[in-house]
Amino acid sequence: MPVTTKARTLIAKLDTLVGAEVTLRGWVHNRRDLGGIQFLLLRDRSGVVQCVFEHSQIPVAESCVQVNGKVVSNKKAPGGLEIQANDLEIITEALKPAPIEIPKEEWHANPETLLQYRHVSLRGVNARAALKVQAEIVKAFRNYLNNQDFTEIFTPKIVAAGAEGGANLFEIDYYGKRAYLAQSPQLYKQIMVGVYERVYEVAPVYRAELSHTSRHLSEYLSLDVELGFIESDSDVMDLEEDVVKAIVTHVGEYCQKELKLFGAEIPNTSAAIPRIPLLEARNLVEERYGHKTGGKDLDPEAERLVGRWAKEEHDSDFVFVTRYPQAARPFYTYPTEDGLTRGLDLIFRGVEITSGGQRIHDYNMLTAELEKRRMDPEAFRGYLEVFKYGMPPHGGFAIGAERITALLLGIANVRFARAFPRDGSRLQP
Ligand code: AMO
Repeated sequence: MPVTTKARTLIAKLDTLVGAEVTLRGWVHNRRDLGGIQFLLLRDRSGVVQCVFEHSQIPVAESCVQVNGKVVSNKKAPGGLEIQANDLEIITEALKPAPIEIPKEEWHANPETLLQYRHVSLRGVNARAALKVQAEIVKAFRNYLNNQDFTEIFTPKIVAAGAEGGANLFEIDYYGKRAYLAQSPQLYKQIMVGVYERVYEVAPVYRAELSHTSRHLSEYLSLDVELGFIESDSDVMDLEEDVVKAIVTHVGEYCQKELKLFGAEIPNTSAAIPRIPLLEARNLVEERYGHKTGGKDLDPEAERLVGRWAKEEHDSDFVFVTRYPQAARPFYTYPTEDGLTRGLDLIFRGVEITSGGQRIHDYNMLTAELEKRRMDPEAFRGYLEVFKYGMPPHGGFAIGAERITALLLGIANVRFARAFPRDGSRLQP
């Protein structure tokens, strides 16, 4: 049957249209037949509404349909109103029932099942809300930086060398030569500081993570920032503090429905974000909470406890950990004489969401650092060259988009903060 082309009304606008005849288009979210009366929950991009029919055939869930009817108030209906439907037209009929029942299973299904059928489970209210919030986070990130005179850049994801070190590089065959998927835009964003002074990038990066954790993906969205003519790592933290507060404020303003759905509390942005050197943080975690951390970094439990300290003592959901030892940071990190660096992390609700800091901008210092670490300067030729041509003192940071989204909403696993997560055992859908 041809679909009539009446002007379409969005579900979110219905509360101003009680009494009016409207045309809605969307998906069959759910259907129920109470002998003679049929209930259709119709979903469009703006919401869900109940439509009531008499003696109609409602197609299987996830079919696309058009409903014509009258908007009436009904206190018992979800949202306080419903559609007394006159007719229903099928736009695209679903060929078979969905592998999971979206309105129900989304809340209860096994997470593995939700990921296996992600192409369908993404249509669920929770999944859509999470990714909507992420889109707003990215929008706020861009808005803030655009207003501060930053330029958005787009750097290659096929690269000759890994910037971050470690074993988690994906190797690819590049016309018979060895190449890698970028772990980070790090080296390119630094080069671009020589062009624009202030740059940012929003793009996926790749990590062949060997361990299967709730905070690691093989492909994640990196929100990268780099700026020139800084004095020290404090300037980097000042900027990042403003960026995360702008993100939180924006989400608080534009995602109220989504925050409510997740029962998520928006972090307090009035408190200054505390800054604590790593060595102090380790002592504090041991003395205050009895947790001893080995190694050169903070382990996840120590991160959690530093986050707890920040909340208890400073009423802050965020805390910067500063002055990491050289051995814990990549070669480009600005070293200090005491064997430490101007490298830092930002912890949000007890989980690292950012690494950053000041970088080395002196050519000789940089080549010496590569040699010290027995890295091959040839692999970094294109990067090193630029330091011969006047690079200002600079620094920056990167926020993992899935991590900040998940932590903001209280989602336990970053996989659910990415539309199509990639991990060691997942390449489909
Ligand atoms: P780093 O390697 O610490 O630093 O990464 C920065 C942030 O990216 C996120 N992240 C991840 N998210 C999901 N899955 C992963 N496998 C994963 N790995 C990292 C985290 C982390 O804090 N070039 C530096 C940044 C800089 O100094 O500007 C870098 O990439 O939120």
